[in-house]
Amino acid sequence: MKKLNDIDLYFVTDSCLSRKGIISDVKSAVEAGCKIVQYREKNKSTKEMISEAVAIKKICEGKAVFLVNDRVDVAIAVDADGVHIGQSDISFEDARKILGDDKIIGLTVHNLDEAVDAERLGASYVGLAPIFETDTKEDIMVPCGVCMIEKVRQGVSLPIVAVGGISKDNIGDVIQAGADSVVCISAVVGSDDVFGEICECIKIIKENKSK
Ligand code: TZP
Ligand code: MG
Repeated sequence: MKKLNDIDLYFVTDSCLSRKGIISDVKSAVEAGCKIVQYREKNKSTKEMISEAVAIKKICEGKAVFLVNDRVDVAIAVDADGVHIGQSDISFEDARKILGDDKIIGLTVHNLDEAVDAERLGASYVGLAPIFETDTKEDIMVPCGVCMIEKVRQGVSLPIVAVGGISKDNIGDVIQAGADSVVCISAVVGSDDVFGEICECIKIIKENKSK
């Protein structure tokens, strides 16, 4: 199993919010120093997804871990490093059965109980969400706030990736509360300067980790 050390900013694609297209965004993310990239696409055909996933994998090769959101089939087709799944997606056990022991499987959790469960199941990391209000995802749960990061930090030793409503304004609080990494979708992808925005976010994360 690959270890997810030093993951800082976790980049997630969003073709709806992207200004220059997701391939350009992934290039910017990897150039800016992102060590992990998740391909998240809800509206395209499987064929289109596989073709985009191939392109993203090439950009990430040797530089960043490459995960696919939800779609274990797409991850296998392109031999991605793993998948990220939510509580209503394929079960962790089934994903592990299909992908084998070497692939990364990240799991979205909303509270401490789900995080403890994720650790027991053998998840590679937890994506704790949503921390704050966000419009980026539909059917989202009530924000859990930074205090939930502290709670989960005390209860599990898995890497914690904080997700939902995170921007340069609150990254510091999120890292101080115990998150190892953050996802900022709209704050980064919705910017005209994805590269610059990511560089700034990574700088803030590193500063707060060393406090
Ligand atoms: N999962 C939980 S919240 C979320 C996802 C994919 C969206 C996060 O987007 P943003 O724009 O960083 O709030
Ligand atoms: Mg999902």
